[in-house]
Amino acid sequence: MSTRPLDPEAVRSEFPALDQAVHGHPLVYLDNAATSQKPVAVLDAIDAYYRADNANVHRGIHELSRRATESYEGARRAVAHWIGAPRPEEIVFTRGTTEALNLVAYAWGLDHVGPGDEILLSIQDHHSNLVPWQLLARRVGATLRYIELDEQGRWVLDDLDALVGERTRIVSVSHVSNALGTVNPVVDLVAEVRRRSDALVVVDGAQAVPHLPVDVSAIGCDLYAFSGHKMCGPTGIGCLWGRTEVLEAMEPFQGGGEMISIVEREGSTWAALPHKFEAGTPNIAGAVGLGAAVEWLSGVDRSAILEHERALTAYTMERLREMGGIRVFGPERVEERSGVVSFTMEGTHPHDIATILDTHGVAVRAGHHCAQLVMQRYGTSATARASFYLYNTHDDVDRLIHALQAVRAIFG
Ligand code: 7TS
Repeated sequence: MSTRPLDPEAVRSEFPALDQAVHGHPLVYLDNAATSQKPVAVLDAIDAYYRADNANVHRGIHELSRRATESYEGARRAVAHWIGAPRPEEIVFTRGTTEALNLVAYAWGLDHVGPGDEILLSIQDHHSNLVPWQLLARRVGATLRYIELDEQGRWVLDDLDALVGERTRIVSVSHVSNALGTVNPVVDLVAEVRRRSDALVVVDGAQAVPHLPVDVSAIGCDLYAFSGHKMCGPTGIGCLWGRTEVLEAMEPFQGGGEMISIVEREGSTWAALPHKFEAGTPNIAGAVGLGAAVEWLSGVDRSAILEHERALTAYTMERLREMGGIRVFGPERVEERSGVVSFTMEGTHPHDIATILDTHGVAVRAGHHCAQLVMQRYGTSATARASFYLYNTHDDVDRLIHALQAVRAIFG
């Protein structure tokens, strides 16, 4: 498929939800790290699936079931290609990143992690990449270790020998931080971990796959998780990619229909990958929507998305600096960031910032962003966060700044 250069204004017109007024102002949607808006191509694909092809997959020997199965498996092939997975069977559809990470914690962790073993995480991680491992550690008596962050929200890796060793069974870290926007050196970390241990390396790519070119083979990790709804797809669908040997060696996560080969009174055998991990009727319409999102995104120059978001980030950081009295979190160099700008304003609570911005039609998120360890590290309970996607423009940033000036006028 040929790609077109990124033209945010043109792209914007394909997203119906962006074309509306909120509290009397044209909507400026800057909450893309939470979830992205959806293009017409995705909405139409879901609609067309339900109108014409709706059937259960892999079971019926009739035309609609054949079509539904082809669409569902076609989406798997599209996703595999999109992230550089060698084989479509290595893509397991899940509800999202959270379920993908829980799948690994239960299906791999319970069998391979024991008392005194160690799990290495980072204090930068989203709760979805902390709590499943905490539950596992508590269950099996393992110890949690953490990569710390420097002043600019970057991993501190100077003493990796102290963090990774023979006892390390799992390393699970995020590719891009949702609260700070830091793009982490995952390729380097994977190589360093491999030098010191045979730990399973898991990467949370929820904030990476939508925004930057991701090639799971080049990263060298064992498993990689992400969500469809942050990359123009619907909610309730996401993926776990895993190397064949790793997925083969894992027990199922959930039992039920679709995931078995033969069921007998005393036990069962499992279906081949990826079906072993997809118990029950899957989210077929979700997969169809995600496939359409991948196809739509494939039509846009992928590295241009990140470049565009970095340009908006640099512009936002500059305008915030001009305003004064604002603390921006994360790396100073825009080359180390994605399109996320987390900030606090002297004398104003982030929730008040977001509430007043909303009255100006500007949607941002305020809170701990499910990253309380990040907030603790920087001595704050919350930040306001503007997060960009390919349809945002410099004009959106100007509107954000204008609305922030109104916040300043109220709070002084
Ligand atoms: N990991 C990271 C890095 C995330 O940013 C998120 C969601 C998740 C995991 C969980 O993804 P889910 O689709 O399973 O919920 N992050 C955010 C956010 O920053 N604001 O709302 C959700």
